[in-house]
Amino acid sequence: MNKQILLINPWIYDFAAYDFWVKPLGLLYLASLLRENGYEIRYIDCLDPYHPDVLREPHMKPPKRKSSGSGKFAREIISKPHQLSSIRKNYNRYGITPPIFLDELARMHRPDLIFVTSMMTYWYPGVIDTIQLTKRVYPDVPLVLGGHYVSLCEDHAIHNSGADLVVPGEGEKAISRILKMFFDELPRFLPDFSDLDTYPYPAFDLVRHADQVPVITSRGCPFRCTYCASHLVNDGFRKRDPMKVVDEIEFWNRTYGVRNFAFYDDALLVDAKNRAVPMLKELLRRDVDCEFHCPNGLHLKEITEEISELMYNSRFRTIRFGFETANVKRQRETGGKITNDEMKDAINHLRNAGYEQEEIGMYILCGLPGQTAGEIEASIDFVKSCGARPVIAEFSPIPGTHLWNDAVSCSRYDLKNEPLFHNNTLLPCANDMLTYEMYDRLKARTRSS
Ligand code: B12
Repeated sequence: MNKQILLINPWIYDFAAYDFWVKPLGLLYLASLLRENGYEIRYIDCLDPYHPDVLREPHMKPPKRKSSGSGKFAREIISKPHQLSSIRKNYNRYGITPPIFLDELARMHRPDLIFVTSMMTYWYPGVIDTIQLTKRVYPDVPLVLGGHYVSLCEDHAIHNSGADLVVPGEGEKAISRILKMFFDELPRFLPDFSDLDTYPYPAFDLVRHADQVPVITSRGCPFRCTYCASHLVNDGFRKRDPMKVVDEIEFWNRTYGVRNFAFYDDALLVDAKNRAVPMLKELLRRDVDCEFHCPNGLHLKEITEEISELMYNSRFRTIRFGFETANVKRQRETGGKITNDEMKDAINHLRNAGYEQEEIGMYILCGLPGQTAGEIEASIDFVKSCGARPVIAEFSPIPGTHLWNDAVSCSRYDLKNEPLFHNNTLLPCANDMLTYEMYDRLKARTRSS
C-alpha cells in the first residue's frame, strides 16, 4: 500500500473570525503535489462548516452560510490565554469540536507522516492544540508544521508548537527535504518553481462541500508596502498564464459544479494588460456561469474604464481595494501605491460600469503606529464622498516588515515575544489618540450615511 500522509487545517482561536472565503489553499496545493508523487492523502479540516457531526452538536448553532461561499463558522467559547485576560471579549474556538477531531483521527488508518498548516501568527494556540491532540492519537508519527505562523515566527514555532519539524516558506520547495528526511525517498515529480502553471491544481476534491474555491493567479507582490509581509512569505512575484487560470476555473465549475471563486492574489490587477484583462475577456468569451470575489485588497491604480466594465460584466461581485488612508504624507510613507485623485477616478470608472456605492469596498487601515482617530475619520469621510464604502482593516503588526520596529516601540504589548499580540482586534499599536471608544465610533461612521 502507498504511504499515507495526513494533512490538517487547524482551528482558529480568536475573539472574532468570519469565513470570508477562507480555505487552506497552500496546504491543498501541497496535497496535490504529494498525491502526484504517489502518496495517499487524508485530510481533516478543523474549520469545516459543513461537518455533519458539528451540525448534530446540541450546544452549537449550525453556522449560517451564504450562497456565495462565505458565512459563519461554528464556534464554542473557550478560556482566553492568560496574556489576553484583560480583554473584555469572548474568545472562541472556530470549527469542529475536539471530540469530533479525535474521532476523525481515530477512524483513519495510521498515517506515515502528518502535515499541519497555519495562518495568522496570532492563531498559533489553535495550531498547538491541534498538534497536541494529534500527538495524543499518533505519538510516533512525524509531524511537520508550515504556513504563515512558521514563516513569520519561526523561533516561536520551533520552541512552542510541538511539531517534529517546522518548515518556513513555500512548502513545494521543501518537499524533497521532507520526504528524504522521513521516508528516505525523493519525489518523482516536482513543478518548475519559476512557473506556477506547472503546479498541479490544489486538491479541492478533498474538501467536503466546496461551496467556493480560491484561485491564485500570481504569488507575491512587486510592491513593498511597509505594513505588508507578502514578500516575506513568497519568493518573488510570479504570474500565471491568464488562459490557464480560466482553464482552472472552468475545471472546478464543470467537474464539481463550483460557482463561486475567491481570488487570493496580492496583486491580481498588476500588469493588467497582460494578465487581468485577457483573463476577464476569456471568462466572458467562454461564458463561465460563476461569480467572483476579491476579499484581499485590489490595487486601485490599475482600475480603468475597460477593467471596470470587464469586472462588472464577468460578475466580480465582491470587490475590495487597498486604499489604506487619505492622508497624503502617510500614503507616501507606506508605499505610495495610490493618490487621492487616482482613487476618485477609479471609483468613477467603477460606478460608471454599474457598481453601486455599497459594492465598492475600500479598506482603510486603522491603528498604524502614530495614527490618530482624526486621520481615520477623514479617510472614511473621503471614501464616502467619492462614492465608495469604507471598510476598516485593523492593523496587524508583522515581524520582518518595514513597520515592525516602529510597531514594537510604540505598542503597549510585548509584540516581540508574544505573537498573540499581533491580533488586529487588540489594535496593538493604538495610543490615546485612538482608543477603543473612538474605534467603535469610527466603525459606526463607516455604516452611517
Ligand atoms: C488570502 C489572504 C487572506 C484571506 C483568507 C485566506 C485564508 N486562507 O485564510 C482573507 C482576505 C480573509 C484574509 C484576511 C486577513 N488577513 Co490575510 N492574507 C491572505 C494572503 C494574501 C494569501 C494567503 C494564501 O492563501 N496564499 C497562497 C498559498 C498558496 O500560500 P500559503 O498559504 O502561504 O501556503 C504556502 C506556505 O505557507 C507553505 N505551507 C502552508 N502550509 C504548510 C504546511 C506544511 C507542513 C508545509 C511544509 C508548508 C506549508 O506552503 C504553501 C504553498 O507554497 C496572505 C499574504 C500572502 N501573500 O501569503 C495574507 C496574510 C496572511 N494576511 C494577513 C492579514 C494581516 C490579514 C488580516 C488581519 C487583514 C486585516 N487587517 O483585516 C485579515 C485577518 C482575518 C481574520 N481575522 O479572520 C497577513 C498576516 C498577518 C499575521 N499576523 O499573521 C498576511 C501575510 C498579509 C500581510 N498583510 O502581510 N487574508
